[in-house]
Amino acid sequence: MTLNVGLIGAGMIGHDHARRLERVVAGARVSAVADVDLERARDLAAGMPGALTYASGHDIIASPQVDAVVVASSGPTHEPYVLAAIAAGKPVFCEKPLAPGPDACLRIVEAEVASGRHLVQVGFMRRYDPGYQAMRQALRDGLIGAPLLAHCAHRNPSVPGTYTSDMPLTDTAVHEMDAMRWLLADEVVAVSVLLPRRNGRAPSHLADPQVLLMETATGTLVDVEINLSCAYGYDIRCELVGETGTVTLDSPAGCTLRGNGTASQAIPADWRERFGPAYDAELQVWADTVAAGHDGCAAGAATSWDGYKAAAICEAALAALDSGQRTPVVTKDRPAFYADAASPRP
Ligand code: ISE
Repeated sequence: MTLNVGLIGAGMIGHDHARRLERVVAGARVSAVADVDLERARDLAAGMPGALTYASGHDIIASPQVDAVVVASSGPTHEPYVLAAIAAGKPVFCEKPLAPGPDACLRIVEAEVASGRHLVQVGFMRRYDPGYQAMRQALRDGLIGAPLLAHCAHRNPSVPGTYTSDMPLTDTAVHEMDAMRWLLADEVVAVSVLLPRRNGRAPSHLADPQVLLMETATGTLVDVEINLSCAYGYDIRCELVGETGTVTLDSPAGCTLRGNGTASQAIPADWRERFGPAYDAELQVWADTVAAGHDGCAAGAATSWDGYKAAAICEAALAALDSGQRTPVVTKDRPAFYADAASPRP
């Protein structure tokens, strides 16, 4: 049976997911597309055989042509769509962020718990990156002992002028917030944000780079260089330092070129190139999980609860950016509903 997926949002990531669902993911197809810009939805649907076009995401959720929903519209629109999908009993894959703040995410968590079904998967694709998965396995296998520190870098060559100074935290480092909780199987309890000398290449209103420090419940300290104007490429780094060794994320360069007295490796141009295989894998396991009738969140994927946690860390980080102070991350207790869900915690 083919899973009929309704896509809400025909922007950059919506296009990407449509192509993926149609051409890469086995057992799924795009059956409907909606976008605030109807023409844009029509253009995208035109390339998907048999796909309908709808003016509103709510029509997608209600459509009998749609078994499951992918939300790839702008962040502020996520909450109503995800809530409507839960109310309709349809599995929903929601791109990050789950919703713009912890209160909105909590409303989704509460609705999902009340529904009694795991219907929501959040698009934190790094959980499906082979490099991060190998690091996590090394840690779990005890190969580096207990983790003490993690050093991360999240570098983009440039960002558009519309990028504001909260976005390095809420749009960019939000990936490390989720990835490090998942990698370390630990919770972030406090954050600080430091501002080094500004990069003159950054848009003039943007505080860039930024350094985010995250402290976990067991005492691991994670530093994240968020550098959005690095010019040379899309470079994601991570090194875990344990009591007896370290494990480092390799950039998937593919090959090393030697010539003219130098050795060189290609650097991905952007996040779609760097994490393409991880996006493919996360949508494949989502489609498989839904098709197998196991509700709508694959084992190991980010749940609504993980989306809420990331939003709470973002909120604390924004307060830390504003005050210059170390800021505790305050969250509700995890409902028992999520205890055996995708991301087990210690
Ligand atoms: C973008 O939205 C992403 O999710 C990318 O992974 C990140 O590197 C980039 O900074 C964000 O703008």
